[in-house]
Amino acid sequence: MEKTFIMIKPEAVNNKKQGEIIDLLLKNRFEVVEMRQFRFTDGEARRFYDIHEGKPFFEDLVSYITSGPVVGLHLRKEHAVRVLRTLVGPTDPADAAPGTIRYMYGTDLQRNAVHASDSPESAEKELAIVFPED
Ligand code: 3AN
Repeated sequence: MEKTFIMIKPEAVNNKKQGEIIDLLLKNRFEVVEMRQFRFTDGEARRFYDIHEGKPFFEDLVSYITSGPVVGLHLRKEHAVRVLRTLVGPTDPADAAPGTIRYMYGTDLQRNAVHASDSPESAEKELAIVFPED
């Protein structure tokens, strides 16, 4: 079984969509190992998104992701990283296929409802930031 990480972003939590999104994950047979609602500190957000440091959207991304509570879930499933990325859809909700989380709940490139780890290595790094006690 592979592990991965998903995070429901501030606008989806604000719009009370976290229940529907978690329900979809369960219906798609992801096992929830751990779940936490929290708000990123500025430092945690910068560490979480450090691969985007220096890009033109980096400061906006940090201020957006620290703007309100997020819900982080440690998930487990066979081929969890790939299967979750398929369920989530592409970064821009405008490109997302019907049935994907970003098609249903995303608004635009920044407010795209969720973050999902893009590799097992990213999942390890992101899980260590969000669940540091493990
Ligand atoms: P994904 O979340 O699909 O892996 P990444 O890792 O390329 O996408 O981007 C991380 C986050 O940065 C995205 N979820 C989005 O919120 C934001 N982002 C990426 N590209 C842009 C962009 N060109 N303009 C604004 N925000 C962006």
